[in-house]
Formats: sequence, structure tokens, C-alpha cells
Amino acid sequence: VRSSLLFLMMTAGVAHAADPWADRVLSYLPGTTATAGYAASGTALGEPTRFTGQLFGFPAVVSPFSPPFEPDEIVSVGAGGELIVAFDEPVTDDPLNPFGIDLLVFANVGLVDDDYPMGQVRADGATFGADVLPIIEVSADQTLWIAVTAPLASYSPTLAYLDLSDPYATSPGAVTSDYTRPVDPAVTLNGLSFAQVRAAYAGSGGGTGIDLAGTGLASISYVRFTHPGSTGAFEIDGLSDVTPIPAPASALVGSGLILILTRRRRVT
Ligand SMILES: [Ca+2]
Ligand SMILES: [Ca+2]
Ligand SMILES: [Ca+2]
Repeated sequence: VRSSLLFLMMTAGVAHAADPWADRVLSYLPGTTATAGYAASGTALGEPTRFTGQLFGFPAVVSPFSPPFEPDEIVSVGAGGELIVAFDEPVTDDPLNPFGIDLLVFANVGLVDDDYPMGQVRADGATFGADVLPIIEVSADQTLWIAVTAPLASYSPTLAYLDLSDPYATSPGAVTSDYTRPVDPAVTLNGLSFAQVRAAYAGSGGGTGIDLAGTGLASISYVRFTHPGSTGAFEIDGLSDVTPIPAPASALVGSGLILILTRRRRVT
């Protein structure tokens, strides 16, 4: 039992990408209405932002009320524009991914604070920064592109730290959230306090969740964002490959013990 458990843990470690973030920008066209100055497409790669505002002199942690907003953190796509990023390790429709969610997209959408600066979600859950929602498509080969339904309006805004009670804290926290763990899609943030939002995230760092089930693709390596209209822009901070959560080791040990006991009983 011990050796098989060790093997399971080792293979689980190997199966997960060495780096869960997007790795390469294949295409970036800002379009005609991109936000001026936000053209650094490489910022869609790597880990999404945890601390923002240093350049502009308003340092703050990233929280659902305080999304990233600086030119080195998010990239803007306007009318006629597109952003295509690639993952070096494919993002798979893994049955062990929480809530079926396989891919997370982080943007600059925030929750309107109904009791600034306390962090109180409005009763209607109003957001800002989601005036333009991208069309999101995924592909395994850059030939067949499948649109996924992941409206950024129903998005869980980024939560960078788990140990802060101030959603606008001017120093980073000590406990980082998990940017590869989705928020339960059944969670509704409407009317919640910041403490309740943190509890509802349950360790997740937020992000809008995409389930590859239904796309017909078992895994994808490419994600394309296009602007759906003629005005405004959307911004992307980063993407992550969701970490699968293996069955608890205790359950494996339990089933192994039952097997052993059954065999002994047969012998005697
Ligand atoms: Ca990667
Ligand atoms: Ca899935
Ligand atoms: Ca970024």
C-alpha cells in the first residue's frame, strides 16, 4: 500500500504542468479601441498579478474590490483586436479538476464596494471593468477553434491573499491564494462582506472558470480572445491550468485495508 501510494503521489506531481500559467503569446492585435498604453501582451503570461498600483503611486493588494490596473499587469484588446496565447503543457479536461473547471482566466474585473473601504459587495453583485466581454475560444491545433461560454460578468474577481481583512491593504499579505484552484461556481457573492467573500473562495484566487467538457476536446494548448463589438476594450491579466485534486490518501488507505481484511477472511 505504501509503495503504491508513493507512486500515485509521484505521478500526480509529474502529471501537473511544471508551470500552470500561459507560456507564449502567438498573436496580439490591439484593435482600434484598446486602452492606450496597455499593449504589453507578455503580461498575459506567467502568474496573474498579486500586488498592483506601485507605478501610479497607489499600492494595493489585488482583491475582488481592487483589481490589477497597471500597464505592466494587464493587456488591453479593443475592437477588431485579438490575443492568442499558448500553453507549453496542454490543459486537460481532467475529471479530478474541481467543479469540472479546467482553465482559469484572470482579468481586471472588480466588485463595486458598497461600503468603501470596508469591502461590501452590493446586493445586486455589481461589477466594474466588465463592460466588454471577450469571445473566448480554445484549440488543440490552432485550426479548429471552439468557443467556450465563460462570461466575465459571472467571473470571480481575483483574490491574491487569504490573510488580509483590508481589501485595499498597501502591503502584501503573508498567505497567498491558489491561482490554480477555481471558486465553486455555485457561490454567489451578492451582498457579502469581504470576510464572507474570502470564506466563499475557500483558498481559491478567483478567475473565470472554463470547462473543456462539451468542447469535444480532451485537452487544449491555445486560447484566443477576440473583441465582440466596435467600442470599448477588455483586459487580460493571465491564465492558469487548474490543478487536479486527487482522491484523499486516507480513502486509498481505507480501501486497501478493506481488501486485505477481505482476503484474510477468505483464507481463514
Ligand atoms: Ca506554462
Ligand atoms: Ca472539465
Ligand atoms: Ca499579468
